[in-house]
Amino acid sequence: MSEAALTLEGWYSLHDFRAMDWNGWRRASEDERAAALDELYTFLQQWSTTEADRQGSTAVYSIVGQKADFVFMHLRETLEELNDMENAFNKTLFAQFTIPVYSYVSVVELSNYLAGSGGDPYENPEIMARLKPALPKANHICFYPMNKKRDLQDNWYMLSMDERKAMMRSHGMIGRQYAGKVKQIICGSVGLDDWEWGVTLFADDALQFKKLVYEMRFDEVSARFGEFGSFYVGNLLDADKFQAMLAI
Ligand code: 76R
Repeated sequence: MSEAALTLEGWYSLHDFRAMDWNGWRRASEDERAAALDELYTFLQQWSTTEADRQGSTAVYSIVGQKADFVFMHLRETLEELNDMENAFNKTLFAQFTIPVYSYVSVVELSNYLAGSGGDPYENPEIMARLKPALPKANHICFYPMNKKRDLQDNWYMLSMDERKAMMRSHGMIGRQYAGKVKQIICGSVGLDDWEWGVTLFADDALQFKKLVYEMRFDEVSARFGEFGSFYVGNLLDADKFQAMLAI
């Protein structure tokens, strides 16, 4: 058996993709819409308080295209908290005007392929900041789930640790060229959801997603082993932008 990579885990993650029931929203009375928006703002406010208290983090983005209208990406300490949050949101009047279209459950993950040795990583503030991050408020988000192949010829899980380390080094070198332009949050989801990882990227310039993902396609670990699900891309929402998006 090949040696499994050791992973460090941080906050649990829920990507909650919703479409708007635009017909229902348009038909609702102004009072109903105002009450629904009030509830939405209350939740946005609560989530930013949780973030300020460093008990979690939430990113809110619109989604371009027909796969969804917006996404809440929540990071919290436990799956129970994520569950409570989605249930509380689902009980709101605002949620009655939304249609759940996709969700992804995972946990923020760092692997030991390129890790330096020494010390308890959970005591290292730099590592903890990556495992329990405040999600960036960049202009754009890009999310997609992915696997590493398990075919006879190309089986990531049957490669030696050294072979995988060498490929991950090359992967990391490409990624590093995008430092300051794209922020990646890798969430592991083996045993939690349908794919092995959820990749979330943040950037002020959305073209950098295309350039980074394209460049990685030529790198062996993605070229030979990467299998990808649907891509979701969107724009940062705050309370004002949400209001503008929902204005009738
Ligand atoms: O943790 C680190 O930052 C060190 C190096 C590193 C690891 C271990 C790293 C760097 N990644 C790691 C692990 Mn990554 N990453 C992806 C994708 O579209 C594709 O082809 C793949 C999707 C992107 C765009 C990306 C970006 N990475 C992983 C893993 C877990 C692998 C495993 O355990 O087998 C996956 C699935 C994955 C996928 N990666 C970087 C980036 C970027 C931008 C970096 C540089 C980060 C930085 O140096 O700040």
